[in-house]
Amino acid sequence: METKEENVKLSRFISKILRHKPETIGIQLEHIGGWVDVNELINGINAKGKFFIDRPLLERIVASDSKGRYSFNADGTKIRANQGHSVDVVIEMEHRQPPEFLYHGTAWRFIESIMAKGLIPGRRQYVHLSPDRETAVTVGYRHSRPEQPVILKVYAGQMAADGYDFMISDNGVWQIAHVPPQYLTIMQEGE
Ligand code: HQG
Repeated sequence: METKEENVKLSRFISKILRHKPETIGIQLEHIGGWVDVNELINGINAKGKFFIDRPLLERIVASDSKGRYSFNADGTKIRANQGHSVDVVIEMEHRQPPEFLYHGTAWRFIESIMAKGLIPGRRQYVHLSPDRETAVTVGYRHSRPEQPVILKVYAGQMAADGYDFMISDNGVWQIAHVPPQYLTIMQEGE
């Protein structure tokens, strides 16, 4: 029987392959689009011996992913992660006017550095921003646990007016190369 926990582990492994380390199963991502052949992915995962996967299971993982992390191409022969890559691939994203405010959840231990250098992408290609405070709390909690995250309000509308380029991935995550500190404020509780 397939369990939810097993599928979460498998999904994490797929994320690792499609965003960070395709070499784990001896494959490469296409430079444009970050695509991989679905059969190569399935065969590569099975050859590793840690998980068993077939096409129906892969389709269930893609369809049920809470953040829409993966997409098939139009004819279903290829798959990719929609965002979050650290490897050098070009993911086509829509350039779009952002809302007035976006949000970023993080841990207190990063704040001194963030307020000095701004938000920088770290090992990913872009800084990820959340459309609402609630989402930012979930993202930030990954780093701050068991403490509460810090939520930064990003003056996205002002940034766009100043010429900064905002993109949104196919699964609705806002991305930007850098957020200088003057466009950030720490949100107070109840704000
Ligand atoms: C921090 C998940 C020090 C930044 C989530 C963050 C998201 C700095 C960490 C997605 C800094 C990077 C991305 C600076 C930024 N000094 N620290 N100047 N600038 N940071 O995990 O945004 O499950 O790479 O605050 O839902 O937390 O992977 O980025 O704490 O959408 O699909 O450096 O990951 O999605 O951490 O999360 P991450 P993130 P998935």
